Amino acid sequence: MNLPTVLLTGFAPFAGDTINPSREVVRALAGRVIAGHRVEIAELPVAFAAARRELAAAIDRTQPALVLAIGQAGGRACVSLERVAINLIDARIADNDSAQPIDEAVIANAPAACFSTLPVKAMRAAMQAAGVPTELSFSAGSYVCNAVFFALMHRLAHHHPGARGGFIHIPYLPAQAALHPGAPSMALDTMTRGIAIAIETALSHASDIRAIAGTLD
Ligand code: PCA
Repeated sequence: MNLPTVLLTGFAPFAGDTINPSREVVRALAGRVIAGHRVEIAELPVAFAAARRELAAAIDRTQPALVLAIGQAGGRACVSLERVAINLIDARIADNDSAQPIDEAVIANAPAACFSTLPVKAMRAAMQAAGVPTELSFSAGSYVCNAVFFALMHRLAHHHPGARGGFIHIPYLPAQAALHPGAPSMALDTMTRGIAIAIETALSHASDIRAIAGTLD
């Protein structure tokens, strides 16, 4: 059956790690049908140039109604729904292709920032109600995840105006936290359930709910 699709992307391991929770979560959801949409997945390299190329190819291949890019944010305790992508790369470490751009634009002559087009507040409410620790975040950092997020939003706006998308950072898995003493972690099953609820909520909300989510700092 020809169902409409959701594209879910995860990343390869990086920074010397052998696992990336985002890759595990997207693999767990591959092929799942959620709210009448089939989940297609792509595994992106942690490399500025290649990740963007492969993201574009995956969007062209799957023609998704919704794109959710997932990445690891080691040190965060909650699933983080990112609100803002910035047009800036400042790589603290080299990527997996040994590139380390500093103070470069993700896309030259594009705006300084753009917003997620996901109903992040509705998603947070549904995920929290299901017992998945979830927060909204105002920064996806300045590394490969933010660059993929910005490139995604730029591409959807210019080539797929009917499609929505955004980025979600997830914590370490417990096995990773065991190697980073003191770092928070979340079970794979909890994160996978959370991302499935995120997809379902995004598909069932054409616009976001009104709720307070701002910060003072
Ligand atoms: N996290 C990194 C890149 C890949 C990933 O999973 C980041 O937050 O930029």
